Amino acid sequence: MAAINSVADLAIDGEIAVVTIDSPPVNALSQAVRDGLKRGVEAAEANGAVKAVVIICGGRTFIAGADISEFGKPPAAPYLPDVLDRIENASKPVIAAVHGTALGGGFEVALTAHYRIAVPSAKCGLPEIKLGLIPGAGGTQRLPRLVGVEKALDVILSGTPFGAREAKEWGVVDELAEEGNLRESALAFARRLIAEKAPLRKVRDRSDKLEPARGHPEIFEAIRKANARKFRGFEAWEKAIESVKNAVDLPFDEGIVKERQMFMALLQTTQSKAQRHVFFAERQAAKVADIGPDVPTKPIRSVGVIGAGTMGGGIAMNFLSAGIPVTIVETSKEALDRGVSVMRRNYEATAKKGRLTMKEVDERMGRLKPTLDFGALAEADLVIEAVFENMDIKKKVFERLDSIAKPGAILASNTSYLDIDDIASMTKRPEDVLGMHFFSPANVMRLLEIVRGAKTSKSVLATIAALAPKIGKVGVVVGVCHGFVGNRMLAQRQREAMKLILEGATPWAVDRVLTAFGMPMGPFAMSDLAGLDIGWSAETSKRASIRDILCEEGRRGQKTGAGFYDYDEARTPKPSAHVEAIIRDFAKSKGVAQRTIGDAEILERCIYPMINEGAKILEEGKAQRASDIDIVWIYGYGWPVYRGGPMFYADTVGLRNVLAKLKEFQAKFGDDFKPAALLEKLAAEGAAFSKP
Ligand code: 3H9
Repeated sequence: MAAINSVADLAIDGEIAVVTIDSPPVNALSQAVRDGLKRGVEAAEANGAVKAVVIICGGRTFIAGADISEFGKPPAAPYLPDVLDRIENASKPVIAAVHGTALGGGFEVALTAHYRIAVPSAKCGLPEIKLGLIPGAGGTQRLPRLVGVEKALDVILSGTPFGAREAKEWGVVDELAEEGNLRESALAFARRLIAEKAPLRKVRDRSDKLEPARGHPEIFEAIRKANARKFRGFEAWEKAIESVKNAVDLPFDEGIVKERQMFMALLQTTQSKAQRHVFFAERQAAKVADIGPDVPTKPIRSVGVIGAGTMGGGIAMNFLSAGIPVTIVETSKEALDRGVSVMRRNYEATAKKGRLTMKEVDERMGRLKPTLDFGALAEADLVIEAVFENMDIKKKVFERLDSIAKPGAILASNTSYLDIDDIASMTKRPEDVLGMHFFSPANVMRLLEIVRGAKTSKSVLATIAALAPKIGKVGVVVGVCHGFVGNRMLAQRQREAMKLILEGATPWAVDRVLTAFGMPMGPFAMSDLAGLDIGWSAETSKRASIRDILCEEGRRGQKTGAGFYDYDEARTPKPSAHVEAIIRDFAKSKGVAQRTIGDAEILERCIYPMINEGAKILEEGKAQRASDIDIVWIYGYGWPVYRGGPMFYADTVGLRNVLAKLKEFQAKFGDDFKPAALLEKLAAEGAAFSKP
């Protein structure tokens, strides 16, 4: 075996040259990997004894794509298209041997090989769309030639990988290798190809699978229509469709040039930069500065959940789905039965959509132990409290839990706002206590705020950070403060939204502006969904706010058929003239003169105070990094991923612009807009929240 460069080597095994790429962690197509591939194939070509070439990877995966961290830097030769040309135009058959994940540019490398073999556990895919891109190295031209336009677009527009067995069925992979024995299987396959004098099969030369789409532009129209909602706001998907259409309409050489041009143009868009930022931010968020890999984690084999309400049930489902048994306790049989049946109904609804079998539903529910006996929590490795959001109640629960839970068990509260340190002080083991703030619906929303208390031990924190991805969550470590990161920032937006409607904007205008920005819902539709009566009491209500008036009139949100909006049976919201009148009268009674408010002011007044609060959160060390705040908003509140999160968005607007607007608002509307010191500092330095 001879080294080609630092990440590639070449071995000659009889008549077969094996080019091995080994560039941890994921063999991304860095300059060195591209160089290794090109020189490896060239060396194999130059060797007269060699009759076939195998490209294989060391480590956990085949090439997982272009090196995303290299995007935005000046490109260095050899360029990927040249490397791919070299492989495709080799005079000897090249076989790609795939394990792990052949993604993006990695899959595109495999598609230029003349043959492909994969272990059954391998996956292939073109996830570029998730980075605001389209495949840029032939994916949109070669995949349709192998599987047809519709399947190819399905893969490209979803970005979801498909398994090797499917790949074999579709003709993407020629052979399935023996699991764990890829190299030997690939060598045997190569020997067979040599013996059979197999042709140099180039995907680019095929067109049979394109035929059904020729002269049928309506196929593309139908796909546009079917995806319109899902891709609202995203720029890349239209380009993906256009590029696949080019595969049908243009000769290969023209199609591939156009694909590359579109890819390069998308690379420069703010959307793609935002989505790449999110890719790395998500992976960063799990890392805690003072917790290294040496900090031991505890095994979590069983979980207890206190409270079978909407939150408790949703939380329990995460663990049941991940194969971890859950004991759920309630104080009354009715509440317990209701909670359990809601969980079953939720699973059954997923099964109806074809995403679970009924057997799996039964298996998951079989892991649940519903009980009225608090003592049943004694054996749990982790207990999560999800009772009513009231400090006295939570304190009592923790005091009792302290006397029951086994030593070393982790005790978590799902509080959305309350002080974890105060809660922990009710136990004799505050080091085992932390917050696990799930977002509603807890079985769906991906965010988990992991609240680190003053005394939470490193091991407890490391355990929950490692547990988060196992239950399908993206964990973000946050500090103790009112509302933590997400709800603390949300409060800023809600306050401004209420002020805006008092000053003359309608709730529908505010919602429209925020959904046009890309949020899944505006603040008023969201309030209606949550219920306007959360934290409201009929006994003490004194028509002191718009919410009081709405609740007193029985307009308590979607569940009562009316809130800010009117709702029909299908819960479709309709603007209400009556609510507009209520707001108008209320403003008059408060002496607030109403005026016409433009969309730009609505957006800036809702979003900039959130950014400002984010800066304060950073200043106070309640979040470790600006990108963590972005992750909270993307996974907890549906912030549009193509805007990268509030802090990234601030960078794209320019911190000086954000600061100037905040100062203007401060002069007009008061100290709710007083800029954070960190924002002032970064703006003065011409710096940004996200470090490149
Ligand atoms: C593309 O290919 C464009 C082409 O069409 C055209 C080109 C001209 N680059 O996720 P993990 C890092 S676009 C750089 O935790 P897993 C990652 O940041 C690309 N770094 O592991 C992390 O670093 P750290 C298309 C990358 O086992 C470490 O590797 N490809 C890349 O859960 C481990 O990652 C994709 O979009 C990369 N491409 O999952 C694939 N990938 O340890 C993106 C990973 O410092 N990658 N890193 O935090 C993935 O989907 C997953 O990483 C993968 C492994 C499934 C491969």
